[in-house]
Amino acid sequence: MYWEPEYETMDRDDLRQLQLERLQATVNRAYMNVPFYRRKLDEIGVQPEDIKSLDDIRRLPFTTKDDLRENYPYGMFSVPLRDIVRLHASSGTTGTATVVGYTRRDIKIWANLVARILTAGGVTKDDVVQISFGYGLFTGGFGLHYGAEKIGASVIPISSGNTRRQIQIMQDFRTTVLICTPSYALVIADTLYEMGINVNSLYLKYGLFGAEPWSEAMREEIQEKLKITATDNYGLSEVMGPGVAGECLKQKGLHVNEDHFLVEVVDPETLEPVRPGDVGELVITTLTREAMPVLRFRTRDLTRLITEPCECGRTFARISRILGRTDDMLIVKGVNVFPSQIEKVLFEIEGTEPHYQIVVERKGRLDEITVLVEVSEEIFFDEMKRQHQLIETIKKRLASELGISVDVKLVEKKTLERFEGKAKRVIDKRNL
Ligand code: DLL
Repeated sequence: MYWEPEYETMDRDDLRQLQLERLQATVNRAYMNVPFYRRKLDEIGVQPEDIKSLDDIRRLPFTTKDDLRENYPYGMFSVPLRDIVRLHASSGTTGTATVVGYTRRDIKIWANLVARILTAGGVTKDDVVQISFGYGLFTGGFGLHYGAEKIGASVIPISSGNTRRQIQIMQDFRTTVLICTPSYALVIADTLYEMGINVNSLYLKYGLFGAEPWSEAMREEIQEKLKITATDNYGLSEVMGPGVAGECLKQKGLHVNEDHFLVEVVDPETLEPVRPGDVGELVITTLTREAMPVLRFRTRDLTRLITEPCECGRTFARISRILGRTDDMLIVKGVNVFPSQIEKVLFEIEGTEPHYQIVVERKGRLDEITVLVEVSEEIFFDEMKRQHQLIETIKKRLASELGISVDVKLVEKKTLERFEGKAKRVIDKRNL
């Protein structure tokens, strides 16, 4: 049930010692080989040898996505290009892409860390693993592929898209593990029902989903529809890709591969550490990366750190599922609204389909949110009175969850866009 028990169940004092040694080596490497970091550290008068304890990490500067963009394409690399064996780029949904490079050793470590997460999520060498993440510059496909192959599972590199074919392959190849975004898992589940295939005739046991936020309610829906145990896994290209953190089968938070990543949770405004267990922005420092060491990367992802021991025996701390991104947060009428809050409510209400879209507009001086919710055919063609009741129920529940009132529109099944990769839930029509 562990991939590398000597690390995954390591004594925490030994872990801290290992982290410190690796942090010192990382800062040294960044300072010596990346002009960007040398300049930044010189500016604040910090030298690599000033890092004497793990707490000294707070003396280091933060790195942002903008820093990576300004150093496009290779400015953040600490090795010459001839030592780079792979390049990926982040999706660039929030601006120009950023490039990430890997040495041969980085790729080897990456595969190992993904293998840990797959093992934690129930995958063994006996499994048939269907990887329905896009293969390409996105780290999802290749990242999970190498990890699954390392375990010795039979890997189907089907990539994303062509959902009916996904299902055909799933039947014929007797897929036991599905790997993709949670939103695509739902698309696959819906298509399965449309095709009239009995889910019990499939061989699926586990699903490992990540790359986008999802809720506990969505997990339940996926587990129920696909008859699998679904776990959450997290990562980002800037620090590696998938393999940074993943849930074990206890499903109570994502274990961080702390021997390779040092995590902090900070207040996104003051950048000071939050109180233990409070929600804040996740900040990650790589501890073993050769090609591109990154110091205190501001992920923009909101989560909290769980340090209580886990029943699974892993000693690595966990992060809660990602609650949203600081740049995903909508401020409407002065209230902070996260798409995940809206999703949670919708999934709890009987009669709504798990597909929705959030439209934000500015009417006059005021911002308004309209939530478009797909409903089943019965409801869509039902009498006005029942539709009205449903709308009122949704509005009421949303108002109590969000603290502001929002508009709700019911739309016919299959009218909202479907996503094969990361879902785009928010359409912001304000020109802010
Ligand atoms: O999405 C890496 C990945 C691939 C992770 C496959 C897991 C599985 P990027 O494209 O660089 O990398 O996007 C990173 O996606 O900062 C989060 O905002 C979001 N994200 C990733 N995993 C999760 C998750 C990959 N489990 C960005 N829950 C991150 C919520 C996630 N958000």
